Amino acid sequence: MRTAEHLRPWHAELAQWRKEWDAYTKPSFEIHAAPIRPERIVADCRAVLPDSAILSLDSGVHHNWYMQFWEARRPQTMLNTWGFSGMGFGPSAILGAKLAAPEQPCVSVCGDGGFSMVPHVLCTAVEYDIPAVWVVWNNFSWAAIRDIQYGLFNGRELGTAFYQQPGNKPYSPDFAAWARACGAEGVTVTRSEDFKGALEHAIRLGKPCLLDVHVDANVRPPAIGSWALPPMPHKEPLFGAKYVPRQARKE
Ligand SMILES: Cc1ncc(C[n+]2csc(CCOP(=O)(O)OP(=O)(O)O)c2C)c(N)n1
Ligand SMILES: [Mg+2]
Repeated sequence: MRTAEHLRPWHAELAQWRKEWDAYTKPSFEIHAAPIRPERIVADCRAVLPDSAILSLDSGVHHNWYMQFWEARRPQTMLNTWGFSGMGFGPSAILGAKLAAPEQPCVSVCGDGGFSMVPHVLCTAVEYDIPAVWVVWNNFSWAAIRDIQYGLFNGRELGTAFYQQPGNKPYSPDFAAWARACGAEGVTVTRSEDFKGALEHAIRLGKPCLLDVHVDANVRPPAIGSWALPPMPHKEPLFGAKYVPRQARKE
C-alpha cells in the first residue's frame, strides 16, 4: 500500500507556494487608505468578529475577496449563494441566521447593488427585533459586471457604474439614512481607520444596524485570468484590458 510518504515532496512544494502567496498578498492587508481598500474590510472583520459569528455573502466583487481571504474557523459560519449567485440572498439570509442563532453575531457583507435588491430586510428586522448587521460594501457600482464590461468593451462600461447628472459625479444613495428611515441604526464609514470601531459598535448594539462602507472600486482581488501562481506575470484587470476613467474618455 502507498503511504503518505510519497506525498511529502508535493506537500513541501505546496507549503512553499503558500508562503509565496502570503508574502505577495499580506502587505496589502495592513494598509490604511481612503477610499478604503477591500483588504481592510476583510482584515478588520476577522479581527473584530468572534469565531462563532455567522457571515453571509452575496454576489459580486466583495464575494470574491471573501472567497479568497476569509478564514472561516467553524462550520456553518459562512453562508453563500454559490453558483446560483442570486443578488439579495446575503442581506436576506442574515435574518434567518440571526433567528436561528440569536446568541451569535450575524453579519451580512453585501454589495451596494445586492443590498438595493432587498432593502426591505431592514423593515423586517425592525418589525421583528432581529439585531442583524449589514456591512454594505459600497463601491458605487455593480463592480463585478463593470469590470467584465471594461475587459470586453475596451475600457468602457454602460449602466454598471453609477453617476449623478449633471456633473457626472459617482453616485450612491445614502444607505445609512435609508437604514435610519426604517428605524434601524445607520452609520457611514469613509475612513479605513473608522471601520473597526463601527463594526464593534454594530455588534454590541443589540438592534438592527447597517454600516455604509465606501470601498475603493478600483482595487481588484489578486486573481488573474489564468492559472499562473505568484510571482504574477502582470497585474492588469480582467482580460488584460486597461481601465479608462469615464472622465478621460472621448465619446
Ligand atoms: C438577481 C441577480 N441579478 C443579476 C445578477 C448578475 N450580477 C452578478 S454580480 C452583479 C453586480 C453586483 O453588484 P454589487 O452588489 O454592488 O457588488 P460588487 O460587485 O460591486 O461588489 C450582477 C448584476 C445576479 N447575480 N443576480
Ligand atoms: Mg457594488
